[in-house]
Amino acid sequence: MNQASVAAVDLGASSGRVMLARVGPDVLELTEAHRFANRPIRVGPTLHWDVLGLYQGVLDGLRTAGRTGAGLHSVGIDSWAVDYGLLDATGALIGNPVCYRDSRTDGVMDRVLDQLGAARLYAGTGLQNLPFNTIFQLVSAAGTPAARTARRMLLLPDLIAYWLTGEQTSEITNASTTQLLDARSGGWSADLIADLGLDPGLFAPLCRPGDRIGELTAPVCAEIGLPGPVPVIAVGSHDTASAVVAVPARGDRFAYISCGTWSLVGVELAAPVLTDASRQANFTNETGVDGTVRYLRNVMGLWLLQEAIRGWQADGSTVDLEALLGRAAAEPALRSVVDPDDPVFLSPGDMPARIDEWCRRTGQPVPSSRAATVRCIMDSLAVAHARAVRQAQHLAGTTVDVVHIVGGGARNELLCQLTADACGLPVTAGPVEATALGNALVQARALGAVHGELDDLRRLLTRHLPVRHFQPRPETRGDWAGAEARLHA
Ligand code: LFR
Repeated sequence: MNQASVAAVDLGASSGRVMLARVGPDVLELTEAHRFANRPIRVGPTLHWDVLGLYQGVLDGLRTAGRTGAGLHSVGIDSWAVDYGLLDATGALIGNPVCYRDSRTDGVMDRVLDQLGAARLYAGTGLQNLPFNTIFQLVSAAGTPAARTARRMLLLPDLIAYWLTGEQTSEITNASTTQLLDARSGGWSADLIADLGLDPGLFAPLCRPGDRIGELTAPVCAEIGLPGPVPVIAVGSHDTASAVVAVPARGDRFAYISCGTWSLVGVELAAPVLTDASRQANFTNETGVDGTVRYLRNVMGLWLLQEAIRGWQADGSTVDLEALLGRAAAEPALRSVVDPDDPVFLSPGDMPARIDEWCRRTGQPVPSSRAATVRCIMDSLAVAHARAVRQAQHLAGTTVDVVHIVGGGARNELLCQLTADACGLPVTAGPVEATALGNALVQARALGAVHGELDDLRRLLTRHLPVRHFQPRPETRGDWAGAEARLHA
């Protein structure tokens, strides 16, 4: 096959999309077949995902994608990490998956760290401790009727793949975010699973990006009007793994920021860094495509802005983001900065109030307008980006010459420029649709439409996709060094 038409299903925390990609040695085209909203829904005390709604969006998207031109050669699915559905003995879904921002895990991480030992957990899994990691979600749900009935746990892309194909697998890049994979063997950690009293049968056999999961079932084909058979191919089903595939870098002296709801800031390595210093800095070794290690830190990302805007729009008014960012750019720089990684910013709710409180507590001016709040968020993210880029190099013993920003944040000129300033490094911004592109490239390679290593896939990207460059402004250096100190207030 010298050109593949593939559907890249990419589920994000605020929207899902089905992208149709044409990929070959001389072509890389991406068009949106369907986009649909996604937002968590609170029922009683619990914040859920509407997973059936998401599945419906996927089916609608595949129907549209299948109608265009060459038909579909394959389907690949990615989403955010850590969240899962539980299946009973018949394979039926038990309840709605819970959103990782739900408070059911409050306090659980500390309990598990006490029980297992933080050093042992890091040495075993290489994962950063985030309160919502699957391990803590499973422990928080232990003993509930749902958990007692559960025979299988499938992360969301694996769950969608199961509904499409009837096959239960666990794709390894996303499985690595559960904090239950063994960093050395790459398999499920039997020891941790036993020590936590979890049922080993919950965990499906692992598969790798490029593996064929199965084919769309006959009822699915009938539902979406495809003649079939269409294979579903495992991709980097963790969205960040797919996004990193599509970082248009040359060589290995680069850092990346996969910038959307989260900013995932780090470097690509051949082997995990499991030192104590790395553990204390809460850097993670997530499994990447082709056996690479995504050595990175979660920075809270554009969530702070999205959540502030959600609040401002609560009364039905709309917010013009472009205009607001323009006004934020004109605000004085670095007047107030917050540490975006403070857990106080994790849950949904009044973001500007939490930012004001942080500033008040640390003796900084409280932002006096929406533009000032947005400027505070942008400056704070840039400082946190620079901190993570610097730490990643230091902890991994590498040096980078350039920072690539991919994902929705690559559109945000102010954030890209401030990140270049804060890092003191050039920033290359784009592609915006890195996740879908990484998803599509891995499918196309599995189908034999393109060949080679990640470097070769990235060369294809650089030939076909425009990027933008931001140079650091040297006159701002001193200010940034001082601003980072304010994060430790
Ligand atoms: C980004 C992401 C991050 C993960 C967070 C929660 O969309 O997948 O990599 O830490 O969402 O799952």
